[in-house]
Amino acid sequence: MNKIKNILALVVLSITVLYSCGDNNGIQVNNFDHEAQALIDNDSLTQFLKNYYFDTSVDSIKPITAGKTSLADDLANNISGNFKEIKVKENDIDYSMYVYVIEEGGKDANNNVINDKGFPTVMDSILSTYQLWAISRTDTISLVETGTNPFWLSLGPTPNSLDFANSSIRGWAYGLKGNLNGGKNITSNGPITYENFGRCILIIPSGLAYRNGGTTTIGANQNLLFYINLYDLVKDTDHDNDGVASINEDANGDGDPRNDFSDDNNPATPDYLNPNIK
Ligand SMILES: [Ca+2]
Ligand SMILES: [Ca+2]
Ligand SMILES: [Ca+2]
Repeated sequence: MNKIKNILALVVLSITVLYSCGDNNGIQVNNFDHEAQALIDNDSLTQFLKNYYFDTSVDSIKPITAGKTSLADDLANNISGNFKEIKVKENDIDYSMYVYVIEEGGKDANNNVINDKGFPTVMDSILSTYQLWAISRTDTISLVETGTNPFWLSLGPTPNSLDFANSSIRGWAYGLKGNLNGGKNITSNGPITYENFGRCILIIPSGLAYRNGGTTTIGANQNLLFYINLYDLVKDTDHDNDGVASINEDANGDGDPRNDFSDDNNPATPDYLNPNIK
């Protein structure tokens, strides 16, 4: 009975965070200085990278100890070749986030391609699981949630309705783009199972996560760390089903379909959510 209760609790927790993910910005406080917060977060994460290293024996981040290469050193000297800084501009603010690619995925042990969909774009839908940690201090991380069941999520923002999968925080879109491939579906009669899928760690400043709003489980201005398994994706995801991939509904050609509104009769709907604009 206790076991059943625990499973139920896990399911409820998963659903909570799933819907939290759909709430792209949380509740915003008016006049919040996002630019100042970005500088604070950048300082915190720069220090955090000095205080942790990647332990290859357990594929996990650990507090730094003597003789280990900190994430900061790894980044500065490209030691592992797996740890990268990603610089993005969001709402006219410059952000740095970080990805540690544990497995790129998409190939078997003999280097044969077993998932030919390629890397996701910032607009594609993905099948994944994740474990979420809050970077509570520059030397402390705390577990928020371990997801168990793979779920579909749109990296491109969508209206938060039952007609769409929930959309991700921006850090996921920028972090998974060009870094991970899906794996091979080997499910047979049991739970959804993949092999040779992509795995990474994302370190994300609050401005590319839940910002100053937070969620029911994540505090305001919280920097986050995710372990992500990328099982599969929908190549050329087409949110409005008009035959043009969302990533290509980019009228001004800046690589960001969120800022293209070509329909004078429907000026608040981006083209990738408007089937009348192709
Ligand atoms: Ca479309
Ligand atoms: Ca655009
Ligand atoms: Ca369209």
